[in-house]
Amino acid sequence: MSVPKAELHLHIEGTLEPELAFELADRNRVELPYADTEELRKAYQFEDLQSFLNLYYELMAVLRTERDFEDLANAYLARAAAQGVRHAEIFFDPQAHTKRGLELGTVVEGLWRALGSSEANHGVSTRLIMCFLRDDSAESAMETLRAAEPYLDRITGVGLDSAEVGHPPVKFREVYEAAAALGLRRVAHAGEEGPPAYITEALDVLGVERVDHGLRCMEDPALVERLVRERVPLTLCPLSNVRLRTVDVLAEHPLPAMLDAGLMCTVNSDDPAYFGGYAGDNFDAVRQTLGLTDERLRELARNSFLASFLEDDEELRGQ
Ligand code: ES4
Ligand code: ZN
Repeated sequence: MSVPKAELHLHIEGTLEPELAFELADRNRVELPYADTEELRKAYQFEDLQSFLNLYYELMAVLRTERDFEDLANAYLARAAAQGVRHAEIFFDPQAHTKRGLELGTVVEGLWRALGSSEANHGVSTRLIMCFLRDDSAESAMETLRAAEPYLDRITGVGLDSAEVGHPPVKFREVYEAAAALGLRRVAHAGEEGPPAYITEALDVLGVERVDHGLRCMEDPALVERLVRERVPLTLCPLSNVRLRTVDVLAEHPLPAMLDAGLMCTVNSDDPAYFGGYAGDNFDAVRQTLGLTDERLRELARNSFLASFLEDDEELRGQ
């Protein structure tokens, strides 16, 4: 559906479509362990978050130069614009690239070549959010934050992603304190595969303004009550939840119950190249399968701008 919307949960590396992956592999002379795009697509059968992450990190090998990151971001922005996205807050995973020997500047400058002209070229305003890999150490996250200081004019906030269970938010307390001291906005993945207690910890220990996923809050009525009272936005990703088997089938997704409970939900695409759809596809899927009313869909679109890091005057232009 192409209702104007903001996308608040989108990993730019998760927008790498098989065709672009092979094009970049050729350009950079990187061998991929798949014969062609068809064989690669067959690998998109995931058991859980980790089985997806294995492929997600493997394919990043084709991203080598500023131009690669620019092409990746431009391809995403064009697709997003075609599905009604007017504003995108884009995650990237610096450590996934620096551990392969890339400079942080290659990643940020490359992305910026696309993001800096996105309003003019695609009609999409953007923000960049740097995520720490929670299955890497807190020291590595802190080094990454320090390395990012020269680029802070281009980075709006920090996030926390990758394998959740066993890596509670508290592990990154000091990093988030340092990020806040630098004036960065804070979000974190919590309650995707991890327990409701991780959501509480992300709010209380990391001081996050939004919770990415937050799906498992539904197991804790007191937490739901708090999230409603404090109007904490949740960036849900319905197609992702199905592909990673967090919910069995889309028809059983808790989104309608979450809206009925008064939670401030948004609908997003997460890793659209892997999970079968961009933001508009996620809207279409929940409309068709969950039978949301037009009023609910308008609420989701409105929430996406309200929960964004746009200033009030910018937000109005988006609607
Ligand atoms: C991710 Cl779906 C998801 N969850 C956690 N971390 C991620 N990184 C990229 N996609
Ligand atoms: Zn995510």
